[in-house]
Amino acid sequence: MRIEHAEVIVCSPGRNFVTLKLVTSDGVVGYGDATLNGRELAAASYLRDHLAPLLIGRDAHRIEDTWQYLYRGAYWRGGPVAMTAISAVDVALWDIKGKACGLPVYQLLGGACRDGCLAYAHASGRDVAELLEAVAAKLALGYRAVRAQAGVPELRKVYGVATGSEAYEPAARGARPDEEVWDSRAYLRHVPGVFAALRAQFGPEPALLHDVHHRLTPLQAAQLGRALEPHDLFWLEDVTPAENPDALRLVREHTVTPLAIGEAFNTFWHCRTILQDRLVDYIRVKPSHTGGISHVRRILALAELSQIRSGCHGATDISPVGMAAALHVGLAIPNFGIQEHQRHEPLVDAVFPHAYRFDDGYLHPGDEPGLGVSLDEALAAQHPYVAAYLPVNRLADGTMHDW
Ligand code: EZ4
Ligand code: CO
Repeated sequence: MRIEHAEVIVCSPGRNFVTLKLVTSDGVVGYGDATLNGRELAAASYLRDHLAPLLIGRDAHRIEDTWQYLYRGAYWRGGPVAMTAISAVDVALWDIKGKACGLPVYQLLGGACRDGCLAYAHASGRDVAELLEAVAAKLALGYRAVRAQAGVPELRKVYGVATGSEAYEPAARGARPDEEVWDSRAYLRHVPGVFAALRAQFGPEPALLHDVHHRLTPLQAAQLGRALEPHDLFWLEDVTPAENPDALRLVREHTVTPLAIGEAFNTFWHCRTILQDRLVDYIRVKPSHTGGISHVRRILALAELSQIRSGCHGATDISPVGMAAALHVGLAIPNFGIQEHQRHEPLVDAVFPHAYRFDDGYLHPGDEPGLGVSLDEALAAQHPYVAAYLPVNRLADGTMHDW
C-alpha cells in the first residue's frame, strides 16, 4: 500500500486549521493535524514544499521508518514548524493503518486501559462573580474538572479570559498580534482569593486547574504554588518560561501544588530533564506538535517511569484530527492523567465530522476504524485562511514580557 497523494488543506472555519490528507494506492485516506497557532502557513509550507514530495511512493504501513526518515534523516532537526509537519504525517499514517486494519487506533496501541478519558473544560470570568457562573455552567455540562482563569482588577485584559459572551479564542484575527499589558504582582495578589472563592462555592470535589502561561519567575511561581495549596489544585500549568526546565527545580523545592508543563514542547529533548528529575506531575505533549502518536507515546512511556501522567494540550488550535489522536493515545496508555477539552465551535465540528464524544465528564475516541475523523472539503473551502495571531504582552513601561 503506497502513498499516492499528499495534500495540505488550510481552512478557517472561525479559526485556522492546517490538515494533511494522504491517499494510498488502495484509496485509503488518512488525516493529520498540522495547525501551528499563528504560524499556520509556515507549517503548511514545510509540509507542502519539503515533506509531501518525499512521501509519494513510500509504503504507507512503514510509520516508524517514515518518522525516522523525516526526523533522524534530516540535518535540521526539531523546532515547532518541522515537528508540527512531521506530527501530521505520523498521525495520518496511523489513521491509514487503523482504516486498513478495520480497527480504531487505540486498539493498535494496545487497547483501552480505561473506559474514557477524564476531560477538563475552560471557564473564565472578567471578575470572580462571572467566573463562578462560568464554572457552574461547565459543571452542569457534566465536567468533573475545570480550568479557571479570572480577570485581574488592575489589568484591562488578561489572556485566557473571555471578553464578553464569546468564548475565549487563543489567537485573534488580524494582521498583527494584539498587545496586552501584564503585571505579575497584581496577578499574584489576586489569584489565591479567586480559588478561595471557587472552593467556597463548589466544595472540595471538582478538580480545579489554572494556567499561568509561562509568565512568572521561579520564585514568584513558588509563592503562587504555596499560596494555592489550601485550595487543592489538580495542577498549576506553565508557571515559568517553557524553555528552561531548571527554573522548575526551585518551584518544586517550595510547593506541593502539582505542576504541568509541555504544550510548547516539540521533542523528547524538551522533556528529558523534566522527566528524569520529576520536575512536574503532568506533561502536556500531544500528537499535534510533538512528533505525532509515535513520538508522544515514547515520551509518555518514559514519563510513566517517573510517575508523571499525561495532560495533553487540547485548546481550540488542536483540530478535531489532533484531538482524536490525543484521545486514542490517552485511552491506551497506563499513565493517562487528564485531557484538555476547549470545545470547538459547531462550524468546526461540521468541517471535521468526528466519532469522539463527550459524556459525563469523559471523552471517548469512538470505535470507527482509524482516528474516526473526516474532513468536509467543500465546506472547508468556503472558509479560507485568515491571518490570526496569539497576543503579545508588555509590562506597563513597555518591556516585552514572557509567554
Ligand atoms: O495558549 O493553545 O492550555 N491552553 C493554552 C492555550 C494556548 C494556545 C496556544 O496556541 O494555554 O490557550
Ligand atoms: Co496552557
